[in-house]
Amino acid sequence: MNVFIAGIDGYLGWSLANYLVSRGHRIGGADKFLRRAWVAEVGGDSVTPIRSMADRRAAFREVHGQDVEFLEGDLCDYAFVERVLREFAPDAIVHLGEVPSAPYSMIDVDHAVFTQTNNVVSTLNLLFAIRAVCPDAHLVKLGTMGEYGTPNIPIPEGFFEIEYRGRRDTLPFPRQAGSWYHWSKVHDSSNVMFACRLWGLRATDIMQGVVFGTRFDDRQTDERLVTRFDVDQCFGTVINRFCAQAVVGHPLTPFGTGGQQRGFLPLQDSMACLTLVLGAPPERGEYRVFNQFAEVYSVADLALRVQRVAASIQLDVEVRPVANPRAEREQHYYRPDHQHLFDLGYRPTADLDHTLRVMLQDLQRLRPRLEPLRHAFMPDIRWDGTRRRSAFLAEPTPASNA
Ligand code: USQ
Repeated sequence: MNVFIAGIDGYLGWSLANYLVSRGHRIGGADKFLRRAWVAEVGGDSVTPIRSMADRRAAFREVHGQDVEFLEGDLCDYAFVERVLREFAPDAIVHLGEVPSAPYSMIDVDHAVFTQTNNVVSTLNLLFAIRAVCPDAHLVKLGTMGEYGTPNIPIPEGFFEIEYRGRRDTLPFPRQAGSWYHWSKVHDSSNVMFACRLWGLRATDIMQGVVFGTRFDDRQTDERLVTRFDVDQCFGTVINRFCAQAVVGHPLTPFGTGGQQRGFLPLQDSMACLTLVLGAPPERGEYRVFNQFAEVYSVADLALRVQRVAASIQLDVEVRPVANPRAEREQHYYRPDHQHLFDLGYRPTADLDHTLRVMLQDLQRLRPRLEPLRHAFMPDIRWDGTRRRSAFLAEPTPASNA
């Protein structure tokens, strides 16, 4: 299958390119290297020493015996998007080219506007370009479990049946996102759903939980093909941050009481799920929603789990809660469905303790790169909207030569 990955340089994008090519697919992609610039802007860096795209492509060719077709450019530029789809002729497009960070979107008005503009416009451009160039292609759009928020009832996969004033219908499940970023994904979902209805496109909207892990594949061997790994307050997700903190002897930082529950999945499972989704496209005109996660955990439980696994490899770890910078429920009901992927054959690949141990050991080897990033562990971006406007990365420096 010809798979085009929008945002191929990121944590998930680069992982997916490698995962799919070793399973027989032809891979193309586009990126503007914004993730590299955003992480640098907030004082972070990838703990794994990721290579420039030129070096990545050379290693990719050597290891996989196949090129990754790549164009540098902006998904918010419609002409660029139409051109790359025309040249690559995809059977499927996986859209991973969005700002992925809730805290980044909460910095100030500029970051909120940028996050929503970038995400909504890139998706609209892809929808119009797919319609114009490859209307039969399957759009796999990365949304987030955070679109639903934490309602006091079970969460279905996208839609639910409702009876109201004596009438019944199947309707989109209410979205109650918790950051400007998460709302950008809600807006995307509405637009993708509308395009399927309007133009007969086919799309799978993936409500993905929090991804963690250093490895995208058991077969991953070549250091030059490693994907990025962030630990700063914006781009480091909670388990990745806890493992990094454990390795350098920084107290783990559950926010508030730590009772927040989320769905989580290892990076490798995210790759396996996306592969299953690509292999079973929906009908023309169908918009379907998959909740993508392996298991639900609370933040406090995760901190204890990391502490316990760390102890098993002689790392002495303290858990020290910090005041919650976010506006989120810390004690709540959380029961999301995730049956669709299991119906397609998804089985979680490894138990959590095993993945945590592998992560901790990988990070121990990277300790010299991790030490200088300790300053990025404590959060100072609050959800109260009072922060002064900070210097904004209006013209990010492309990191193609990084
Ligand atoms: N948290 C802590 N301590 C930390 C960092 C986070 O307690 O040091 C807490 C947060 O308050 C939150 C939970 O851990 O309750 C998850 O935070 P996160 O930063 O790991 O994840 P989140 O901001 O929700 O965003 C991440 C990805 C995003 C994706 C989302 C899936 O960055 O791209 O959409 O996970 S979900 O959370 O299901 O919406």
